[in-house]
Amino acid sequence: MNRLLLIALFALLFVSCDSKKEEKAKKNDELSAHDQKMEWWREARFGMFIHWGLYADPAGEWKGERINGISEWIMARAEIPVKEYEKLAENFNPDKFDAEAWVKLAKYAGMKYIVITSKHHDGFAMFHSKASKYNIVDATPFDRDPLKELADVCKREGMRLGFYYSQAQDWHEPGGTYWNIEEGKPHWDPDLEREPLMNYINGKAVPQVKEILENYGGLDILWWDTPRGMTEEAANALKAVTDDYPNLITNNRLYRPWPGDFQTPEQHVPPTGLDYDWEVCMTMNTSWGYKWYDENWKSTEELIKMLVDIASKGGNLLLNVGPTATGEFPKASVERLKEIGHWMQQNGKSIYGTSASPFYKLPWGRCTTKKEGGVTNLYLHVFDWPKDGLLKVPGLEANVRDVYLLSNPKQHFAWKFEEGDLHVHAPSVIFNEINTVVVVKIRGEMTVTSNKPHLKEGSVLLPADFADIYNPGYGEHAVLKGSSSNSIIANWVDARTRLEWIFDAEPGKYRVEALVWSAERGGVTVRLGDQKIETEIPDTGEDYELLKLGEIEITESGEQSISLLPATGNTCDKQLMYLELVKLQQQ
Ligand code: H79
Repeated sequence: MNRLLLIALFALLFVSCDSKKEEKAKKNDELSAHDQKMEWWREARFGMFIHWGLYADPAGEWKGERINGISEWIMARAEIPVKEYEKLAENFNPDKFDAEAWVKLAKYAGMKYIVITSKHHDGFAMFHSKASKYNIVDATPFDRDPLKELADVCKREGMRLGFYYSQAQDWHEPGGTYWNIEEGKPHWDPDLEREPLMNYINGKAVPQVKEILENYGGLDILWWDTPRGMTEEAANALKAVTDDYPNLITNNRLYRPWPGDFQTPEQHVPPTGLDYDWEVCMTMNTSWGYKWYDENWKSTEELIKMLVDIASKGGNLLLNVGPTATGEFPKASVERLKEIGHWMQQNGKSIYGTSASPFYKLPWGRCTTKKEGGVTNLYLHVFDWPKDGLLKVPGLEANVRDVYLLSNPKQHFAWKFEEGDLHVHAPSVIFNEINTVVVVKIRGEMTVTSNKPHLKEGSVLLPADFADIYNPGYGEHAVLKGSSSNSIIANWVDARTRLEWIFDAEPGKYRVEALVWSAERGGVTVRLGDQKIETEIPDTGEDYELLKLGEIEITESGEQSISLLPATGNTCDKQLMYLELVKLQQQ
């Protein structure tokens, strides 16, 4: 072979090796840069969402009529023409707005960051914008930039801050998208002469995103929403702006296939952790924006348990407040935030900077963990003290040094290991009605054997509190009710809600039974792999009944999953049944 050619070949080999190495090193750098960027966010676990805009004024009512649904959607839901909706700005004067009060309350509640709507789908900017006069400083009598005030207070108070920006939907602009644009529906306002999307993206969205990133002291988060109708070109134009801010955290809603920095389950808690960073966004009542007659408030207890549940799965909670047109938080929100704060002041340690639970399921509550040096803290969140007085931590092997009450470390608990479980003696007094946090201090490594349901004496028992409940974002949600010894799944009314159990079993034929109480007849579908049973649930009368649903066959040993779903076509406006247990009986 020609020597020159050989040298050239070698050189090529070296160059490609080198560039591969470089690539790898760069990837590692990027990884750690990403982890560094996410560090505060992962530590934070709890943030406040604020939906505030012109829609706070109609607050769910238009021309004397109550408009169904989330209040910030009123312009679309009531099909309000642009010129008419614009008039809301003329009277928008939230003179009770007090950034300091908001931030201090968020802080007291234990929230570590705030994300506020800088522009929602209605297109109205809640900040001073040069790119569009349709903003709070230029279009309203309120001569202040509330987001600037908020940013200043956040800086002072050490509160992280993010802005929500509706990049695709903008119902005010001829080029903005609207919710059913993909179905080829015209905008409801015939006077809005349509223009190409890029006119709006380049003329308003890009300049405004530049403004918010430039003028508010360095945002920590940019929260995109509703990517429907976005194009890759439009998304790239916006991404080019955010690329200049390497520490900016963005969500996965800029453009559909793009992952962003975190996933965003909306109005539902995923039954298990997700595969990369995630944040549940959730309303305290039903609406994001203020809606004066929305009284469907979640209780403080539900909210605290939700936060704990999410932390135990490794996610964040972004809990929403919809301030009024005068600039105040609704009373019901303030009450709840104060009560959550009361709990967080004593128990925040079991939330911040924790990792997901190492246990499969804990019938009495949840668990979060934190490693500190050579010590691991297990935070046992006890929702219900077991009636027999023993809190069983299943399948734990560890060098336990101490078990004590988080809110009062002088309060120690008696404990012992029994048949591979850690048994903690319940106190005679309940320390916290909602959630008592017990710390298990462990030296060195620990191992956990899963308490996943399995075949035992010919049957597999799948209790309600071991079900993964897959609820849809919108609609009624199935919930787990009752205490640990007799939990039931209630409010199973949405045909999109799936109940699923994971378990281990051996091959064979099994009879599927369910312990239920039902007053309404309805269809239910049972699925295991590609096997499907469709059956009717009869009226069970006064009491719970063990109903036979059908038969299935398990062909391979190991992990299985079985799911129950209201049958297709079952409108299920009343709840299908109360469900206490599913049982697989080997035939
Ligand atoms: O900002 C909040 C919501 O306004 C926004 N995301 C959260 C954070 C959001 N936009 N769309 N959705 C949530 C999904 C909801 C769609 C619905 Fe509708 C709006 C269901 C009923 C009203 C659109 C209009 C679909 C049906 C009618």
